[in-house]
Amino acid sequence: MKKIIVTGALGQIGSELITKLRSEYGVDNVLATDIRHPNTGAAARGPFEILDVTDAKKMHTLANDFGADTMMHMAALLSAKAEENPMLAWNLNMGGLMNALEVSRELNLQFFTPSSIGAFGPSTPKKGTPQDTLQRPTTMYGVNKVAGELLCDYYFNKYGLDTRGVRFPGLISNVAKPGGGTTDYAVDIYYKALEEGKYTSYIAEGTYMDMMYMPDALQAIVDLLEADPAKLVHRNAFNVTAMSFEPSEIAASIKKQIPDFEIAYEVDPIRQAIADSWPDAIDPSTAIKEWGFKAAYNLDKMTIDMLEKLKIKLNK
Ligand code: VAH
Repeated sequence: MKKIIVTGALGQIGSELITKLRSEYGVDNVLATDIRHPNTGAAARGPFEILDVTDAKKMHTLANDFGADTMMHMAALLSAKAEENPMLAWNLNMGGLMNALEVSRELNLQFFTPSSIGAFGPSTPKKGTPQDTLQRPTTMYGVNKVAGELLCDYYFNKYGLDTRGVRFPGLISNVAKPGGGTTDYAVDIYYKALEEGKYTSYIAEGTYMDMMYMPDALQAIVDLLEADPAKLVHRNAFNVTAMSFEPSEIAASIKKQIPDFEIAYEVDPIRQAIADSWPDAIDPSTAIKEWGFKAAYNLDKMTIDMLEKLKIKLNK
């Protein structure tokens, strides 16, 4: 049975990934770590340790003492926050990743870390973005993600480390409220729809971005972890996506459930510029072919589930 150490366990993906991994592999086989203590939530209901991913020595000690055989490196500063503080982003995103790769090499751990559609830039083909294509991102987050993809391939090719990754689209979840992403409008809109009946989008109408509901993202991580390595031609990192939409389309989906819901627009130039530099719709066919990627939720199915779960969470 796998013994997994997870960094960034209190983050948008990490906070739900812990629950998924503990249900797949057993609570005691998943060590959650993050820079701050979990007051409540999944991370608190199993093994937890404080870890700043820039502390390589502590990362090695925790992974070794836990008897880990797998490293899920999730700690990162997301795109909008990274643009506010590029040096912090570089030190955390690249320093943390290098430490996680080195610890995984020293202890021979299977290694996973997510890349992002943010690894693409304005010169990348915007529709049907291929698995192998031009990657000239114009954000610090994107530079971190491309460098991270290349580092993970380097550790596979030079040291034989079993590194695997996916390029996630915007992820939508009803557990951890995300912070610092460009795609987070697609999460906030559901909360505001229930709390206020209206939402003012910081992303302009007509701005398409790839998106995925968190349950599909978590299943993709487990499916890739368990995939037969002999079938993997690619490793870092596979394009995965479930849908591509723009703000007026998610608003229309919500209006089917809340007819009086209204959307307005107050564009944030920084996050709009980031969104404009990303593809409209990427091609996930390589992930489908090499390890059977599939997504269960489309926009309307996600909307129904998000509103259902948030009504309970917000006591609406
Ligand atoms: C962000 N949610 O907006 C992240 C993600 C594709 C976007 O990487 O930064």
